[in-house]
Amino acid sequence: MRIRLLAACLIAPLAAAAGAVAAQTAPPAAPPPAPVARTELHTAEGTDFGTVTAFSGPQGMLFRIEGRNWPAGWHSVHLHTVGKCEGPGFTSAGGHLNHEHASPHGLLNFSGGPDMGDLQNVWAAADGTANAEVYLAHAATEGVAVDLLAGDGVTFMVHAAGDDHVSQPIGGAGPRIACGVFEAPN
Ligand SMILES: [Cu+2]
Repeated sequence: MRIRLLAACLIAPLAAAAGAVAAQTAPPAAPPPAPVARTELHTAEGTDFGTVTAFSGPQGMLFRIEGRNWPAGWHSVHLHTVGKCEGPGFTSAGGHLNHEHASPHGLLNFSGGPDMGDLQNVWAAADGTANAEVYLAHAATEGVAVDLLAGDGVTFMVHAAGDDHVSQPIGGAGPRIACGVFEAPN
């Protein structure tokens, strides 16, 4: 017992000192977030559906959605692999980003998902506004780094319905209702 008490007496001040040092060593100031890409969303008929701004982080990529004129309710949003938005069905945008490598679709798919096009659902209010930030994990990781502006580009797609995050091929997301090709931010 005496040894334990002695040990406690020695360790406690050491721990306190270590805490004080840690408190004094603040991490270096991070640069403010700067967008890496931006897109304007439109329906096949040309209706303005708002904007999406992309930010790159140390582990992944964040998309800030500022939507307008969306039908009320849940909507799937995805990254599609070809930077081309041709109506009426926007099939020109191809399938999901990295789908051929990561395979099954679905953030909640325990059988091999998700692919790199899978994102969180967005809720649109009755007035048509849809404001959200959705996050693509691992988008900055070596081997799967996502460049929204490289090659034939990448599209941000809005679907008619929410994504169940499991079923194939696109989680019951329904038709593609608005599309935007990412461009360099102004
Ligand atoms: Cu999609």
